[in-house]
Amino acid sequence: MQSLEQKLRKLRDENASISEQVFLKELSDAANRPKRRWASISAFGAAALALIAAIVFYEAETLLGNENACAIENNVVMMQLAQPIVDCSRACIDSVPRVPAARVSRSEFARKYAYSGHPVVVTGAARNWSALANFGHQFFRDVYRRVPNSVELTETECQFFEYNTDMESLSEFLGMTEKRASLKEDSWYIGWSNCDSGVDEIMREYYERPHFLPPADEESSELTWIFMGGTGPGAFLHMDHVDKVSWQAQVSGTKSWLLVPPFECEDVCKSVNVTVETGDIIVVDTNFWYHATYVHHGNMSIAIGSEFD
Ligand SMILES: O=C(O)CCC(=O)C(=O)O
Repeated sequence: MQSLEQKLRKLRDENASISEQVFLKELSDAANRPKRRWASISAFGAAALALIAAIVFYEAETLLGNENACAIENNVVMMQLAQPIVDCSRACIDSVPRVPAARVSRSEFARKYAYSGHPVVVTGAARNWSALANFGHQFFRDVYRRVPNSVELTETECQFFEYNTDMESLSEFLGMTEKRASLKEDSWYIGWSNCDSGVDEIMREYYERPHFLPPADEESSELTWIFMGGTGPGAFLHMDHVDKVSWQAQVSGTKSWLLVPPFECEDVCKSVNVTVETGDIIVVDTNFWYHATYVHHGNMSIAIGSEFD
């Protein structure tokens, strides 16, 4: 059998038409292409090996110098890579059910919602909390003032989310003027987790653990989260990497949640919206659903929440 090169040479000798020559030249090039691909793959392979070697060398040096160091640093990319395979049946829902608090007992909640992966809003579950009349910028400022070192501890051990502001820390938030705090200067939206047990104790005088949750595990810390701010976008779309499923009570204002299924399920499941009114509690696995929030016109949005087992 003639090789492509031989055919090409023969056609050239026979004064074949330009288009035939071009066609055969293309075929000939195509026949050679895998060799070039292998060449570029080996160049890529060599570069990748060099990179891996550099990382291993760097990590080995770090590990030898520090017995507590991890071989691979934990970061957003590693956390995304380590996500378990998603069961999309958990993510395909038409809407988020809204169930009146009186109809959700602990056993009903455990059976239907706690571990289903499906979000739920328990309406009116926080309606009688005194937090509804007391929580606000001034309240939090006074509580942190009352407990020595609570701001420093929370700032070093816990997290502050500056979402929609130029405020960078809890102390900056607590120290802002009353005018700004009451949203008369600009609109802001922030969130933080509290790490001070003294502050937690005072805050818990104004709310209780939702009645429908499974009993608290003595071992678990159940860190408290607070999110507050004015009309407009709240948290940007993200997924959490916390340990458990979250509950969040809306103690002031009205806020909508956009829940987006994990990207593996985007072809089969759709995003859903749910609005949480003052006195409602939303339960959502924020490690599974991408979520973003939006505060409606009206009162400032203030929400408090935690995780549960
Ligand atoms: O309440 C919010 O605005 C955001 C809540 C949130 O992002 C979370 O709980 O992870």
